[in-house]
Amino acid sequence: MSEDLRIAVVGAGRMGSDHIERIHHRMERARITAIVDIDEARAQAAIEGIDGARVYTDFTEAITSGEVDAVLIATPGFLHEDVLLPTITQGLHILCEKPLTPDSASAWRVVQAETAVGRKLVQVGFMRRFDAGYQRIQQAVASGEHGELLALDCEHINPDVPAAYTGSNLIDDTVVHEFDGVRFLTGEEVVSVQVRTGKNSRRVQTEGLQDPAQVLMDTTSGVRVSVNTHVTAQYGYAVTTRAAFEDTHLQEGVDQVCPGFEERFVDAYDREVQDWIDGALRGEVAGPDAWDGYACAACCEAGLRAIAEPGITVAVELNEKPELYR
Ligand code: ISE
Repeated sequence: MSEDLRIAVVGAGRMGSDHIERIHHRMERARITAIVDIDEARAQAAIEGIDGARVYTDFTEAITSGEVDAVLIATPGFLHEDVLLPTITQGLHILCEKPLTPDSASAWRVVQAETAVGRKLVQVGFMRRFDAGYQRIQQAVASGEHGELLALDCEHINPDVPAAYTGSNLIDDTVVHEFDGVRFLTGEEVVSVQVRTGKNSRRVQTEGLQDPAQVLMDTTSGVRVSVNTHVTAQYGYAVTTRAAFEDTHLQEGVDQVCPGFEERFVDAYDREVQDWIDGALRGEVAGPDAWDGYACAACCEAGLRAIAEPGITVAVELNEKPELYR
């Protein structure tokens, strides 16, 4: 491997462009050598000012070019598997935006592909694990300094959603962050999901979208979790977490209202990508892995069944964790 990590960014849309700007201007020990997008004009626009980088419309050409050590996948979730499997076989490090894949069967294929090569290559873009507030709560849970964690009450507010957003995206694009967040904060798996809905906002343009909604979860040890979602809230982007411990309450994110997720989590994204780069240079995965992506896909599946039948409690079903992830 060359001294700097040579990165191909696949997908030059909203998230891909944000990562391109981040890597080019703020990351150390890395440079972009390829930008891949089926929309060549979009890739050309994204590459402007990045010396030594090339545009590709076919990602296979990029990953076999000899110019790429690692791949950042920022295409829509349903396209991830097609890029993940050959890139794993190629033995390249990957940072894959969330969700890893949209369902647990395809996420399991990714886990199996990694198990077959015998080493971890995939990090999933659950950036909240790198957020200072999230880390404060996680450390308090791990240290036990305030007693046991009893409950988490979260808010996930978006000003609006893109035109392509579907009713299911509330679970697999939005609440997927809390599925991983809860797993990260508690160090446990989510065992069940329930969705409660009520009055729907007149702002909702998407068929099947329930807004606001409340997603309830339980973890292995019985930590009770509620997530209040409101994705057409107009006023801004806000993510808050209130953790009830036996001896105190901690809350993070309160009063942090931003225009969008890029601003709210800019530091978390920066840490996430720098840690991924440094991990890849050491040959390690330095964040949430393919098992985390798979477990969240299983939570999403339960969430999608729960949203179809508000009020019912759906169990999360997981395969046995392979040795590689223990
Ligand atoms: C978006 O993709 C994100 O990752 C945001 O954090 C989330 O709030 C939003 O709902 C998603 O669409």
